[in-house]
Amino acid sequence: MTLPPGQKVVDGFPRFGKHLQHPAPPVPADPTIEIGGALTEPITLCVADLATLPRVELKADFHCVAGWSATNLLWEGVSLQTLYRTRIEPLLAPGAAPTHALFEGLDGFRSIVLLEDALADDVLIADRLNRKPLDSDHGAPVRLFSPGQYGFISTKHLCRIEFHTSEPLGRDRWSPLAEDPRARVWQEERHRYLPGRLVRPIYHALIRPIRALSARGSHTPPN
Ligand SMILES: Nc1nc2c(c(=O)[nH]1)N[C@H]1C(S)=C(S)[C@@H](COP(=O)(O)O)O[C@H]1N2
Ligand SMILES: [Mo]
Repeated sequence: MTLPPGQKVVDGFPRFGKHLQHPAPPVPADPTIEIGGALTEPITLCVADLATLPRVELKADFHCVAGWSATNLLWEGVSLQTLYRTRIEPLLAPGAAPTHALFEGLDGFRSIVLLEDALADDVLIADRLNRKPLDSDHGAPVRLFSPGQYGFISTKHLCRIEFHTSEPLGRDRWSPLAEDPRARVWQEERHRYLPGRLVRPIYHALIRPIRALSARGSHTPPN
C-alpha cells in the first residue's frame, strides 16, 4: 500500500478536527444544504433530494494534514461534479465563471477550494461510510469528501455551499498553520508558505492532543 509522502497509517478512523472536544452539532429533522454565491438565486437542497442523483461508491483513504491516514474506507454518496453540472450550472448568473467553492458545516467550520479541485471525479457529498449512515463523529448527516486533498478540505456536517468568482476571504492566512489553498496530498501541500516536508514534525506533534480532545466529544466511546 502506498501512502502520500509524510503520512502514517492510523488504527481505525479517529474523530479529529478543529471542533476539538466539542460534540457534533445536532442533525436537523429535515437537513438541507443552502447553495448560494454567484447564482441568479440561492437554492435550498434537501439532503433527501440527493437520493435523486446517481449513487457513487468509492474505496478511498483519508489523509489528515497532521500526518495520519485512515485506509480502506468505503464511502457512498453523490458526486459533487454531477450535482454541479445538473443543478448549479443552469442557475449561474449570466457571464459568471466561478473559480472557488466554499463549504460550511453546522458547527461553523469552513473550507475553501478551487472549483477545479472541487469538481474532480472523486469528490463526493458523502452520506454513508463503511455501509452505514455517516455518524456524528464523521460528519452526519452529510459531509464533503475529497480524497486527493488533506482532511481539512472535507467539511463535515455540510449545510452550505457557495460558488465564488474570486477567492473568498476567510482563510486564516496569518495563522502559523496557514493552510495550503490546494492541499493536494500527493504534492504534500500542507502549508500555504512553507514546504510540506519542513512542517511535518510540527503537525505531527498535534496528532495526539487533538485526537484525545476530539475523542472526548465523540458519541461513540473509543474501543
Ligand atoms: N465541520 C467540520 N468539518 C471538519 C472539521 C471540523 O472541525 N468541523 N475538521 C476537519 C479536519 S482538520 C479533519 S482531519 C477531518 C477529520 O474528519 P473525521 O473526524 O471524520 O476523522 O474533518 C475536517 N472537517
Ligand atoms: Mo485535519
